[in-house]
Parts: sequence; C-alpha cells; structure tokens
Amino acid sequence: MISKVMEEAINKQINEEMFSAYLYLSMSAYFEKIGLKGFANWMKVQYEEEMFHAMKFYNYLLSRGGEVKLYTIKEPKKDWESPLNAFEETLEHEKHITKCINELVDLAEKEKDRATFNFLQWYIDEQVEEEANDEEIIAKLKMIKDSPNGLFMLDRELAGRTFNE
Ligand code: OFO
Repeated sequence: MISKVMEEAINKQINEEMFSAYLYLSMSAYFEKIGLKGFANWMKVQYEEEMFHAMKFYNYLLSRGGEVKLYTIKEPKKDWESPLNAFEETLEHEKHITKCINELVDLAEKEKDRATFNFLQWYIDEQVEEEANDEEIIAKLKMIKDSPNGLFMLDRELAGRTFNE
C-alpha cells in the first residue's frame, strides 16, 4: 500500500499531466487557426502523449491501493505570438515537468518507496526525450526565421508525427 504522502504527490502529478494535455490541445487549436495543420497535428499527438502520462500515473496509483483524486484543471492560454513562441513556451513547460518528476523521485527515496522509485524511471527517460524534441523544433524554427517556404516544409514534416507510447 502506497503512503498518503506519496499518494497526494502522485495525484498532484496527474493534474500536472492533464494540464500539459490541455495546454498542448490549446496549442493545437492555435496552429489550426493560423493554418499550420502539420504543427496542429504534432501538438495533438503531444496532447495524446500527455493523457497517456496522466493515465499511467492513475493506473499505477490504483494498482498500489491508492485513492485517485482529480483536481481542477487550470485553463490554458489560447494564443501565442508565433510558432517559435509556442515551442519556447512548450520547452519551458517541459522543464517545469522535469522538475516535478525529479521532486517525485526525491520523495520516493525519502519515503523508501522502491516501487514508486522504479516506476518513475520511465518518466525520467521520457522527459529527456520531450525536452530534446522541443529543442530540435526550436532550432529549426530559428533557422527558418521568416521564410514561408521553410515554415511550409517544417509543417509538412510535423504532419507525419503519430502517437506511439
Ligand atoms: Fe510533457 O511530459 Fe508529461 O507532462
């Protein structure tokens, strides 16, 4: 049975992951609005990934005899200055999530909760990938600057992203 402290921390993280999903779905709608369907697809896949992250915590908590508590999800922004601005904000958000995961790992260590400590290793690897993906797109957007041609090509590339766990 999981400790109450760990249970509460995981419930908060479920909310963080669901907010991430909400934020990226909102970004997907923004990209649709400005006519970048490939970017919109990339963000919609990211939304699906975040729901997967949330549900992985949810299922884990139940499997350890914990009680799930679904907190209110914050309202995300719906407009950004540019694609670059949206991706820079995405990277900032992912850095915040990495910090949350690291704090959960610290807590699992403090609680001597080996199972949760092990479970969290998947999220540590996932965060490395998430930040790297954002950095790659930011670098491309910086190269593209104001070239519509470059933006069009990147949009085509991002249209190919599909969800895989
Ligand atoms: Fe984007 O990794 Fe979960 O929140």
